[in-house]
Amino acid sequence: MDRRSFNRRMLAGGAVAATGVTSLSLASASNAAPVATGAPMTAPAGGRVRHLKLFAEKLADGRMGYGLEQGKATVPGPLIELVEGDTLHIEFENLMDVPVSLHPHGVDYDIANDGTRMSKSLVEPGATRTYTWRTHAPGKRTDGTYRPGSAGYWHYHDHVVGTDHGTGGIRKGLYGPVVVRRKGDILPDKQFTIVFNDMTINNRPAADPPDFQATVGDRVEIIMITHGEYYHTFHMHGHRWADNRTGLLSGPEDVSRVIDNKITGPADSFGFQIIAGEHVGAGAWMYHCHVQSHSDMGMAGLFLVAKPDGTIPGYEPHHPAAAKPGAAGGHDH
Ligand SMILES: [Cu+2]
Repeated sequence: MDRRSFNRRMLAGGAVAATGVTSLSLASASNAAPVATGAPMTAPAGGRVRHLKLFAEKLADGRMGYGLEQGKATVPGPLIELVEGDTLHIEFENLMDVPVSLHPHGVDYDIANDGTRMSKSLVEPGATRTYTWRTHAPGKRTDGTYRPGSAGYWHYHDHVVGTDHGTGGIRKGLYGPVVVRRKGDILPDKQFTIVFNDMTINNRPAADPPDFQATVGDRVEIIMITHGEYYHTFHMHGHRWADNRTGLLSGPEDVSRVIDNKITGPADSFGFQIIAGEHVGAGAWMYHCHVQSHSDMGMAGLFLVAKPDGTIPGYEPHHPAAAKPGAAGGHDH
């Protein structure tokens, strides 16, 4: 079995890599059989009713996170992956000593599920409630106009910790990715979530930013979210993507811009798929904020693309991407 079909089997078995966290993956919840032909796996039809248990809790280091199991919260929270038409019921339990909530972007929710204090859809300490998210396929409205479907790269976050906008919760790590696909969208081999939150990546210290690893030829999906106080640009070395819903061009007539750098502000999200090392080969490829003072202060990590034998040419594991914190002088935010 070659590596690509192995990855697909892993995906079908539910072991989707997503910044080291477990996830509600698409393929693991479907009956999609592994494909051994070399053709990419694609998203099944939507319309399923799915259930998820989610916890909010404090981490030992003071951060706050969402997790699929008690004691296993992560920052970012678990990847939630749906297909247009799916409904998701999330049984959400608050293990913290302050009220918390779950507020999604992109999916459909009624006012009683918007995760705010105003709609009384927060969750008190020790309490549990179920949030319902729905998604829909594209279609026509009764007036004949086109109604887009729910598909896209979205996210969720707390809306009540610290302030009624969840400013304290987001600052401490209460956020996570959501992917809604159309039926037939190509599924990736690996998925990584990158969140620029204030001046951090995934709330990690500047001296220890998250690195992500793949092998040349892997179909890698990046989900990129921004939170906090600042505007950033997201840049990845050696790889390009289309600035549209999937990050992929649909064909030669697709007029979407192909980019390798994108400006992004608080609560923006986007995503894309790349083939690791395509045309450029293995290596320790930087990704970083391209606001110069931000990258100098540590908003930089590595996309490690290994050769099939596992080696990464020229790579010395000491984060050369990140300048030493403070080395670039003061920061005037
Ligand atoms: Cu920045």
